[in-house]
Amino acid sequence: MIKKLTLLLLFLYCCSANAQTAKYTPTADNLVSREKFQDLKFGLFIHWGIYSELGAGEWVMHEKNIPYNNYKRLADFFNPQGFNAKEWVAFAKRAGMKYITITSRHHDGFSMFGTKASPYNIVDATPYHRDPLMELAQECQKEGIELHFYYSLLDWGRPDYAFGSPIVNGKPVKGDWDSYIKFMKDQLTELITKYPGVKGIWFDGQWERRSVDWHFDEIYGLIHKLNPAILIGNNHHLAPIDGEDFQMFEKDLPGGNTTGFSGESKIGKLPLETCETINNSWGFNITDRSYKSVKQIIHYLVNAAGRDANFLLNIGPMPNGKIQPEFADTLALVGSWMQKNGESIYGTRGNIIAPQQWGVITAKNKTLYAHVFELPQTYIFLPEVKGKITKVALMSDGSSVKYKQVPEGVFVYTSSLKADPDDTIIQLTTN
Ligand code: FHN
Repeated sequence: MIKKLTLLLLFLYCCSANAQTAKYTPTADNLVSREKFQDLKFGLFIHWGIYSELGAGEWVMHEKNIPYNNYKRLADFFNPQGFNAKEWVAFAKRAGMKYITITSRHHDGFSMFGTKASPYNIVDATPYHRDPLMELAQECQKEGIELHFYYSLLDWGRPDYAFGSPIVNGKPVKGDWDSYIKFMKDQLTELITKYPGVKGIWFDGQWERRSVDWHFDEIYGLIHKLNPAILIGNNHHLAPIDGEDFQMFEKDLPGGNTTGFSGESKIGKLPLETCETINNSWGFNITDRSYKSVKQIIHYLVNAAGRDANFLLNIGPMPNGKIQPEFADTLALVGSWMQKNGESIYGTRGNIIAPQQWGVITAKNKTLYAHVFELPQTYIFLPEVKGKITKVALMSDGSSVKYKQVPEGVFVYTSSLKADPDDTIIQLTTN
């Protein structure tokens, strides 16, 4: 009897040890999703919630010290009658974007979807009573736009999260951590199983509690069990951890660290994405007029592609559900640029040749695209070009460009070229 019991205990121990050390192996479908995601290159990030009503960004509750119970009243008058999923998806498509990542729940804890896990959601707590994320998911599916859900790990209001509470042994002292983890798992299950065509989950807020046990093994495991092809990314500003499928950067190109967020986010081997705001705010901000120009956005997109990253450009729609005209005008022009030059962006890979002083290089099949931001008077040099160059041409009109290939790389002579102020694209074909 004792021997049997010992064997049973040994077996159970081995199982649990295995469970702890089991490494994530992405499925074949997941690997396909990763490739496809990398091909998309340009996405629309949307921060929209009851905070939009105050027109001061998504951190307004925290920044203005609004007590949670007072802040919650915003739900009573959130009624975005102007929201139209068709218009949002058409807006993204016009800009040349191929996917949308939208806030399903931000740090204020308000769920922008119909959830059974909390009454504090757009369907049950607002006079709107509609589920914009369901409408968006259906429209995205119809229009062939991929949909990802942003999901905040941090919650300023739920008692089980206990914001501000000290953490001991991986849990907040005053909260109910197990209940909070269960709540997130319930919501994520809803987001993945109820909403059609969801392709990714974009976590944020881990950085608020570095020492807590987030149960990522369970959470990521659940997501991949429900749909192994779903891509998981986490904006923890660290190197990717086991179970993640893409790596993201905030307000910085991979390798950069102008914001201070990316000091520890060493670039790994996963697909990359970088996000940036169209002005200086994520959520709707009525006083923020620092709009980026068409040229700045094109350069960001091209610079990201050259570093092998997707570009997720954020807008904060207004509380009535409309997108402000300044964003629409700029992005329509970016879209025209993409219509003409998208071949050198969509489906390409970057970092095949490192970024150069004059610009960056993207690559697809046997073609290299040199994106020259400042056209030098004499030549540009592309180092370490693999294969023999058979043709060099200006992408805008197909005219031939003089070049010389040497063992160290290729000289492309630029003196007779007409510079494009946004991006002079030179196409190099290899055999
Ligand atoms: O605090 C958030 C912020 O509101 C916004 O959602 C951005 C998007 O990358 N992420 C967080 C800051 O890291």
